[in-house]
Amino acid sequence: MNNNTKIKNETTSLGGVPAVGDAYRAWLRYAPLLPDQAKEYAPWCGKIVVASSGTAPLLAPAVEELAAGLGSMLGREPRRGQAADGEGCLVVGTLDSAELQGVADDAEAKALGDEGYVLRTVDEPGRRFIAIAGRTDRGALYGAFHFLRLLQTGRPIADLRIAEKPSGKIRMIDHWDNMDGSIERGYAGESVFFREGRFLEDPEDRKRLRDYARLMAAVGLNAVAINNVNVHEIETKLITPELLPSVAKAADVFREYGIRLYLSINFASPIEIGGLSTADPLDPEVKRWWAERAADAYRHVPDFGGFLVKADSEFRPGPFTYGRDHADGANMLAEALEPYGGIAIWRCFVYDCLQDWRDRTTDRARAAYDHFRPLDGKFRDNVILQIKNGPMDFQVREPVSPLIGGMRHTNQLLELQITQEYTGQQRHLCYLVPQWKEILDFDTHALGEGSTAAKAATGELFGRPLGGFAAVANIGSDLNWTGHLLAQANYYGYGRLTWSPELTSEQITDEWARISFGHDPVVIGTIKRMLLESWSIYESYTSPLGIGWMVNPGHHYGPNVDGYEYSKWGTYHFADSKGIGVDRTVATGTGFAGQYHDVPAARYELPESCPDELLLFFHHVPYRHRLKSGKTVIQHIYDSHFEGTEKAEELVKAWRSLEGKIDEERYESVLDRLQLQAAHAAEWRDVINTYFYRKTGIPDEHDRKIY
Ligand code: GCV
Repeated sequence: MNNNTKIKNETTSLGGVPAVGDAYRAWLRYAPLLPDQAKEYAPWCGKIVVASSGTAPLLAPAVEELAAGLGSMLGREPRRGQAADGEGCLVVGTLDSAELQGVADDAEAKALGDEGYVLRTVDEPGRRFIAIAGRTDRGALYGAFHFLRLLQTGRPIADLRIAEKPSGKIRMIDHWDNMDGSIERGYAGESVFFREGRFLEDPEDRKRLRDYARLMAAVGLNAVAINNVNVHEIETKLITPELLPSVAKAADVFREYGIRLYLSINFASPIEIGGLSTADPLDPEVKRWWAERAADAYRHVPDFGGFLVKADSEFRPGPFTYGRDHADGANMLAEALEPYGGIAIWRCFVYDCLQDWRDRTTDRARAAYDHFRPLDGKFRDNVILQIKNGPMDFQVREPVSPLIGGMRHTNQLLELQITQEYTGQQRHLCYLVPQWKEILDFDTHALGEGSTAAKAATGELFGRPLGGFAAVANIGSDLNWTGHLLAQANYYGYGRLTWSPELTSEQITDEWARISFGHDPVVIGTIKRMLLESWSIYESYTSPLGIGWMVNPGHHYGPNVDGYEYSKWGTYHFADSKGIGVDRTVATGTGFAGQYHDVPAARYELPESCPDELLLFFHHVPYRHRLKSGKTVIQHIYDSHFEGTEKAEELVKAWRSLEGKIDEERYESVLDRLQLQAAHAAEWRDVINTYFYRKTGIPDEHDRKIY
């Protein structure tokens, strides 16, 4: 089976015409509430009063969303009123307005920052309303979405005392979209931004983009890079006056929802479109050229976010050509953006992609840390280093990158991948929130116990001015946005985690399931279980014990144990007849384990303390090595592949049990993919088990069918 496996075309794009079904509305579907619930909420939701003391552009979408959401859930659109008159209403606005005086005291208001909000039920004689209020209109917009979520998830509102603010300043989505309409690693149709070398600018396309911005803002996201980090020829021109007017129109749509637009740039632009003979970051002409590009960008897009850069990585140009380092490159761009408050986001996905597989001394896992750790402290304050969650590349299981928490004096963004490049490409159900939770909760021990990766990323750990999260989008022009309907939960969950990394997987899953499917306990319970188990199921029938890869080269779908074993990409498992795994210890291996702070370094260094699920990432062990689970490595491989495949079949059964309880369109589309997944899991099982049986000659203790 390969990348071209056919899936029924129920989610095919209709050339930009948005369909307004539940699948399209996603977490803004605002399903009608049950009468009892509606009765509880209605007394507060008959009227909306807008309250602000100055210009507050983000209150308009907040009110529009509340009106539409409440109208749909309660069956009646709220009136717009001038003032709260003691009858029960919603007051949406900023805390400095007359209507919202006293709703939060000064200290509370200050603590909200620029994006936080309070949701407060005021129920006093003559004053009866629910305040949805921020210090800023942006805060109020996020508050409005939170309030709607309370209703969608059936929470009480009669006594609200909620105050929230986001944990990370930057909560970003990276699109790997190309202007021809294709999406690198996209599994849900074509780009929602581009087609055939141009921006999609028809009214229907705009409507879809606006709906996309609503979906983003609803989960608290505030930044978007619209083009692929691999910047090809046409996209290089996005920073020129030829294309900036279109960039500006896209930025207008996102601005309406408080989202800043960024562009990925080509480091060699001064040569490719600037007519210069060099792109040397220290060359005065090159600096001037970039300063002019930044000025152009801000002329067209006054709140432009900045540049996102993949340099000296996978054949992309960068400062190495000129004998300069990443700090030279990033600082040069940051200097150009600085006068306008822009940011240079520089990716750390830098490694030797022309490695000789015979060379056992080079370890790709070490590369990001080796390149960037020595530069800590050399970056300007408006540079952020964007670091992939793992040292390799978005595998189903990797340790957390030691660079996260490894740099004290540098702003960081933790980069995750929502699009399921190595996790089933949205044909398989693989809900990634549990994986991300493990990453965010990972204790780097940078400043002793409790130094989580989440705190390192947000900047809280080292008191950095900037920080947050970025993730590669999984959406496209498919009518349900994500191809696999249940993959919507990944996007939703990412957004929620960027706002509150401390939320549990259970909480997020419960929210998403209720918002998407209502409150039938059987439906919700089943869907939650399916989602929460799916990462572990996917892991169990694919590559074992943290070793990763074992996929077909290029498109990365489907099993191929030696697909990358003799290639230049540095992604090896070193399986022979005796053992498997990569020795990354300090004592006898590549030394990667030593890049961590003391506690995790010690844990990973020894096979006895290394967690089973990462054993083969850190150690080369014989097949009869006994895991903490009590099984040998080889028996674990057999067992997990048999069990994982059975569990993939159980996912189909679980979903089938919901027939008739879910609308047919969504039911059928998910069923199709789950069936495909089960068949494909069996393919993985047989390829992996057969490979290791033939390599080792060790039979399965349970004598099951291996080929
Ligand atoms: C955008 C992996 C992917 C590439 C991607 C790259 C990156 O190698 O396979 O498609 O390129 O990561 O993150 O830059």
